[in-house]
Amino acid sequence: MALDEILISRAIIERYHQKLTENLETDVAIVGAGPSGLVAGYFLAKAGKKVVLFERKLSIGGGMWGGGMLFNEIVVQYEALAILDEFGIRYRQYQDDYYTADGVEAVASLTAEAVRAGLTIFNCISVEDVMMRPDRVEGLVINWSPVEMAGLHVDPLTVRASYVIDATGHDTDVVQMVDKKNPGRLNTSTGGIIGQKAMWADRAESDTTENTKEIFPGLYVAGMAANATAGGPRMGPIFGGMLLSGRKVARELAEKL
Ligand code: 48F
Repeated sequence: MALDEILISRAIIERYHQKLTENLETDVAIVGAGPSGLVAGYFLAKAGKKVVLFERKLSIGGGMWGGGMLFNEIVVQYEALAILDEFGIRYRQYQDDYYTADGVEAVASLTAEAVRAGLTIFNCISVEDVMMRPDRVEGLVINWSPVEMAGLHVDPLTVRASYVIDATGHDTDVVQMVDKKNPGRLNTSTGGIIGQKAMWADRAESDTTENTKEIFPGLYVAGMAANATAGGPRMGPIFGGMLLSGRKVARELAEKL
């Protein structure tokens, strides 16, 4: 059979169109495909929820590929090993409670398992705003990342979600959008974004899980974004907190939905 270029194009356009249309209304919309977003997506999908994830970059995985300073090994502490097991990610004990895993294997496994569990991922799409009705986040405003990068004047599209999760890492992008339009109304000690503190790995790891919560009606925050919002410290290339945060937000939402 001779391969036809137009049929190849038609297959891609029709299948993508179908995938996007099917995800315009969803239970949970996650922003950011770092470790916390991927883990949240996996557990929500596994719980039978409809869940979609938008990632600004072409590549999935956020800050996990690069390990520490591009040494692509990550450290995971004992408490989070069950999550590595859940995804089939191999690890080795380094010393006491410190374990290491290959950053590439970790991202690839989180992604593959999450997608197989039912998470739909759209890469190269940036979330540029939220939908509000009027006091609750009810969805996302999305656009192609290249449109954003080129500064083109192109209107976005929208996705309706029962809940949104900000898993955008240090940027804490979605919380910033909500904060700007609703000053003083975030679920933090000041009502606003407190900002990330200097590095303190031990404290940061426990804070990450604690700061994972509903930060505004309809909007949850997870992973590094949770610490950046609530004033927790940064932790560097130890990833247990990110994994535990993703599982926590998924469990809370799965119960609510
Ligand atoms: O930063 P990131 O990996 O988030 P995380 O899950 O994990 C943090 C760790 O990687 C690391 C750390 C040690 O544990 O401190 O930093 O909290 O991934 C965040 C993802 O969100 C995407 C961004 O490209 C990245 O892949 N992102 C950010 N803003 C947007 C976005 C946006 N507006 N729309 C779509 N994606």
